[in-house]
Amino acid sequence: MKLSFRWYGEEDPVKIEYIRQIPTMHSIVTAVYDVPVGEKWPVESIQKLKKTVEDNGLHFEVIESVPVHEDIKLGLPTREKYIENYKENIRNLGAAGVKVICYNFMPVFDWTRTQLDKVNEDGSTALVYYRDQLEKMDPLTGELSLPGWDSSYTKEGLAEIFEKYSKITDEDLWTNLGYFLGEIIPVAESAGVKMAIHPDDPPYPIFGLPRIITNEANLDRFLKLYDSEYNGLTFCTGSLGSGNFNDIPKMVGKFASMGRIHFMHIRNVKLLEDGSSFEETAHHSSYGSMDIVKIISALQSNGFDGYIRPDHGRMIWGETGRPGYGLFDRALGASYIAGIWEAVEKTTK
Ligand code: CS2
Ligand code: MN
Repeated sequence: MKLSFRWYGEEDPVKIEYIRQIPTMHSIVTAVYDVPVGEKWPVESIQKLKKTVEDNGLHFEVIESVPVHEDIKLGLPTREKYIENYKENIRNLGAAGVKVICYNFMPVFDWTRTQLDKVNEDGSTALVYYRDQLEKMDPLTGELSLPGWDSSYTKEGLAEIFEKYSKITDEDLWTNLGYFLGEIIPVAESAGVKMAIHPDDPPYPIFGLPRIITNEANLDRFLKLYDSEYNGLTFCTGSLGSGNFNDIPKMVGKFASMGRIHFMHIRNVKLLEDGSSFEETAHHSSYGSMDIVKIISALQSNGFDGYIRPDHGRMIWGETGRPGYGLFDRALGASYIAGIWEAVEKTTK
C-alpha cells in the first residue's frame, strides 16, 4: 500500500512541506488546476508540479482528477475534440511517471453537501448532507454554492446544462461512458496509466440528474464495459458508504480480488435514520457507520497494492481553509490508516 495525500498546489493553504512530515507518507495526489475542463494540460505545468512534489521527497504518481467535459457525458458531437485532449493528457501524464488517474462521471455536480460547517459536540466542524435541506435547495435560482463543483457556471449556463440533461436517461449516460472508455482505455494501456473512476457522491440521483456509479451491480457493469485492468476504480468508502444499500467491506474485498481497485479513498460517514442523510465524521470506526478495520483487512487479504489516501476530514484545532481538506484531521486519518495497515499485516502473517 502506498499512503498518499491530496494537495491543491501552490494555492493550497496546506503546505507540501508539512505533508511530507506525516509518517510513512509516500505520494502526493494533485492536478493542474489552472486549465479549463476539457483542455490540454501544458507539459511544462505537469513537469513543474512533478518537480515540486519530488523536491519534497514525495512521489508524483496519482492525479485527481482529470475532469471529464460535460459534452462527453452528454454524448454531443463536440465530445470528439475533448476526448482527443483527454487522450493527450493521459499520454503526457504517463510520460511524466503518473500511474493512476482518478476521474468521475457525475453530471454537473461533483460531491454535494448541504452544509460545510456543521458544529460537532467537540467543537470540530464537518461536512453534512441532510435530505430535508437538499429538498429546499434549487440550483437554478443561482444561489447555490457547493464546494465540489464548477463555480464558473452562470445562472443561465446552469439552466442550459440542466435543459440538456433533461433528455439524458441513465441508459444514455451508460452509453456515453462506454463510448468514452472505448476511446481512452487503449491509450491508457499503452501509456501505462491506470484509470480509476470515482463513485458518485452521494450515490443516488440529485436535482433530477442521472447518477450511475453508485452500487455493486453498477460497478460490475462499469468494469464489464471495458474489461481491462486499466479500467478500474477509485473506491471511495465515504461516497459509496453513504448509500445504506452498499456493503462496503464486501465490495472492497471483491473488487480488490479482481485487481480493479487502483486507488482507495478512506473516510467515515455516519448514516442517519432516514436512509438518505449523513454526516462526515472522524476516520475512527467508532464515530461512523464504516468499519475501517474490516475495510483494511479486506484490502490486505485480497492483495491490494495500490494507493490509499485519507479522504475528507473535519476542521479541528482552529484550522480554517478548504472544507474537508485541512491538514490536521486528514493527517490523523492517515496515521490511523497506516496504524491499522501495520497491525493487520503483522497479525495475519
Ligand atoms: C471528492 C471529489 O470525495 C472526494 O474525493 O473530493 O471531489 C473527488 O475528488 C472527485 O469526485 C474525483 O473525480
Ligand atoms: Mn472520495
